[in-house]
Amino acid sequence: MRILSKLIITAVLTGAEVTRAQQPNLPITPEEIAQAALEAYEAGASIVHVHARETNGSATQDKEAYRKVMDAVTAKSPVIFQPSTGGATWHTAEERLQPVELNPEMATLSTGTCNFGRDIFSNPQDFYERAARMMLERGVKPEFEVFEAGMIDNALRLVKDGFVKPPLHFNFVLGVPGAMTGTVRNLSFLVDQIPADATWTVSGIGRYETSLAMVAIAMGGHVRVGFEDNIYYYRGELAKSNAQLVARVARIAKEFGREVASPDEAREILGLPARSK
Ligand code: KMH
Ligand code: ZN
Repeated sequence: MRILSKLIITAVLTGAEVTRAQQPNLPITPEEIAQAALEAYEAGASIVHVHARETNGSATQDKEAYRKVMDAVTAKSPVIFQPSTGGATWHTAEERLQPVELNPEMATLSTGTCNFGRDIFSNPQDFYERAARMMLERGVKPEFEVFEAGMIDNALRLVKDGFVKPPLHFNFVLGVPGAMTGTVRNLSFLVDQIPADATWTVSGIGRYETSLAMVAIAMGGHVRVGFEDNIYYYRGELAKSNAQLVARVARIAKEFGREVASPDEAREILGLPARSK
């Protein structure tokens, strides 16, 4: 039997869409996001995926807003900081690429367009080639955000065309209304489409979060949880914090015989350069 690697847990602390009215414990300011990152790290997260917010709570892709969040997060905990290039559906390509200019260790990259609720999450080829080239030039590792199966083919074409260098890392985002739903069959199908030596994680949206996390733990994948994807602990019961959602995954993983990866172990698993101490 194959020995599975340690488990990388990504905490998605803010997202672009969730509001304080929906989840009163949503972190918004750089200080709140940094504190949420620290608590998530202490609960077992090794990556934090972040969307910056204005002080009034609205999503922003402003470079300086991301700089404040990145500085606050990395000063407080050793996690891998992964900003969004997805932003919100209304952000322009120029806005969305700004956080890459900060040379974070990783950034998200969606390689295709899909429905996103009533909106369109627009990722034409021009956009994702430009984003991938920028990441390659700056040594930023892309995490492919896969909302629909064809996005994998587009990602693999980027690799073939030299825009992205292996080792590859995919995140299967399942359960967004309008895109692929969160069934185990969908996850299993997607995992079969990526190269055997690629790493992958799953983001089950809403009620799919915990069931898909358990399947990914058993399959040797990795797991993403947090308020961007799901604001509840149980059905109808809001989570107290992002860390509470991370802690549940770490606890379940232990029962499956998978210890959680530290940030440095996650860097090794993902093929990221080691951090100088
Ligand atoms: N907010 C969504 C429209 C990403 O961060 O890369 C896109 C998103 C993906 O959240
Ligand atoms: Zn995101």
